[in-house]
Amino acid sequence: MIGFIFDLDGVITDTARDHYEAWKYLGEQLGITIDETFNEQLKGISRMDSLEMILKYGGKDAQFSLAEKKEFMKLKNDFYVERLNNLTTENVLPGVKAFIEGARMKEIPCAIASASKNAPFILEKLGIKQMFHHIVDPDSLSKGKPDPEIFLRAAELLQISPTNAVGFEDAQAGIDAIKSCGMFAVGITSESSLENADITIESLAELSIDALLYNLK
Ligand code: B16
Ligand code: MG
Repeated sequence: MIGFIFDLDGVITDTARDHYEAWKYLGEQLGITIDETFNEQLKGISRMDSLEMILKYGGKDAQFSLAEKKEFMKLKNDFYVERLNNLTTENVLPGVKAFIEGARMKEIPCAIASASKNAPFILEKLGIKQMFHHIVDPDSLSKGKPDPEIFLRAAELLQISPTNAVGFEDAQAGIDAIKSCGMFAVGITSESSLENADITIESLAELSIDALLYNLK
C-alpha cells in the first residue's frame, strides 16, 4: 500500500516568513543580525538546532546555559505563535486540499512529518487537521531532519513500508531525510534547487496523483 507523508511549513502552508521574522527578533535581542540568505539554512531544522546555528553564526555558541537557551526559544516561539493566530483556511497553499482529497478518494493514507511542535495548532487553524491520519510528534524523536527518523516514524504510523511512501518537502534537510530511508521524494520549491529530489514541482497544484503513481512504477 502507498502512503503520502507531508512536511508542513513550505508544503501545506507558508509560515517560513513568520519563522524568519521571529528568529530575526530574537537575534536583535542577542545582538546577532541574520538575513534571508542565512535563514534558508534554518528551513526544516528544529527549534533547538536552529537556535544553536544562530548562536554559532553570531559567535556566541559557548556563552549561554541550557536554561537561557530555553528562555530564548520561548521568546522566539511566543513571537511566532502570535503570528500563527492570524492563520485562516485561506493560508493553505494552492492545490493542497484538492491533492489530499484526491488521495482520500484513492484510499491513500496521509501523515504529517513536520519538525514543528506547533503543527497540530497550525493544521487546526488551517481547518485541515482531520484530513491527516497521523501527525508525528517531534518531541517523540531523538534526531531532527536530515536524519530520516521522522519519515520512518510516519511510515510506521501509516503501517506502510518506507519504499511505498512518498515524501513531500520544501527543504534540503527534508529531502535528505526522505532519500536516506528509501522513499520517493517530491521537492516543492520555486526558488532554491533541491538536490536528489525524484521530481521537483513549484506547487501541489501542478501534480496529479495519477502522474505521481505512474512515476513510482
Ligand atoms: P517550531 P517543517 C519546521 O517546519 C520549520 O521549517 C523550521 O523553520 C522550524 O524551526 C521547525 O519547523 C520547528 O518549528 O519552532 O514551530 O517547533 O518545515 O518541518 O514543517
Ligand atoms: Mg518545510
